[in-house]
Amino acid sequence: MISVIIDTLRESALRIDALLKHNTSSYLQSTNASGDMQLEIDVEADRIFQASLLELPCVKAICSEEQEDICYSQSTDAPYIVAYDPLDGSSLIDSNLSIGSIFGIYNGELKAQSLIASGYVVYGPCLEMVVAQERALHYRYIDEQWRNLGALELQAKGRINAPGGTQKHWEAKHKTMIESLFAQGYRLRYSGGMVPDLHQILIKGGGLFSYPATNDAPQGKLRKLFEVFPFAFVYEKCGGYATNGVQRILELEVEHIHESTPCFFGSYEEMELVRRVYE
Ligand code: AFP
Repeated sequence: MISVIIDTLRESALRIDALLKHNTSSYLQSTNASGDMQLEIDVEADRIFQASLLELPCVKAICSEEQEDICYSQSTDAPYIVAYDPLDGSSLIDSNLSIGSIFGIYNGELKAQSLIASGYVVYGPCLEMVVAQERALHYRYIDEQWRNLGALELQAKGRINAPGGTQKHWEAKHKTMIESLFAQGYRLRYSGGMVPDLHQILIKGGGLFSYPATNDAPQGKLRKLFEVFPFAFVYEKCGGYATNGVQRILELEVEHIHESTPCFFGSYEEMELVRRVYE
């Protein structure tokens, strides 16, 4: 059943990729449930995922970053809820940078412990999809074909530093930590799109992606169900780790569907540093 959902997400990604190639999208006079400005293409991508997923007999509901509430299907006894961000990083579209879609497949309930598969799509020079499941991580290239390129694996220590958030709002200890990585020789790689930024760390073997609590956003910016849990699941399957600074991401509770959390993703050594600084 999971493979049917993944195939449906793949078909949706192909349609969204085609839309992006001919994109003339402009901002709507509206914001989504998290207060972000919406583009027409955000809404269109959301419609594509929603319509195709709700047709599946195994999907009970969908939960989208672009919508206020959970949307239920006719299959009330079905097991799965799919939470997704249909077009993450869409504010980068006008700069022609890579963007993505992120999804998590939850069994029964929308909580971290119910996540049974997750992944993301990268809309870049080519189209890629990474899918993590309980026992396997598949890395796939999907422009024309659907090929498994094998598992991704993080080394114990990386070389990339991707620090999110506005620097003037960082806590002093966070600033010191980020500077200490640069002092060790880490290189800055940050586009402002969670998907390409975290994908780059996975492809290049390791590093740190951080989106901390800041003075202006004490709970960070990135949303648990659509962004943070799915990537935490992928990172753990690749031999990495994800934390909010003091607790493993995949053990956090969810109080409401659009809740955000500070988050740090990376390899063993960077996560040890985060633990020492934040605990
Ligand atoms: P948009 O979807 O509004 O472009 O935001 C992208 C995003 O949610 C995530 O993909 C990035 O990691 C993060 O925001 C970047 O935020 P900052 O610009 O505050 O670093």
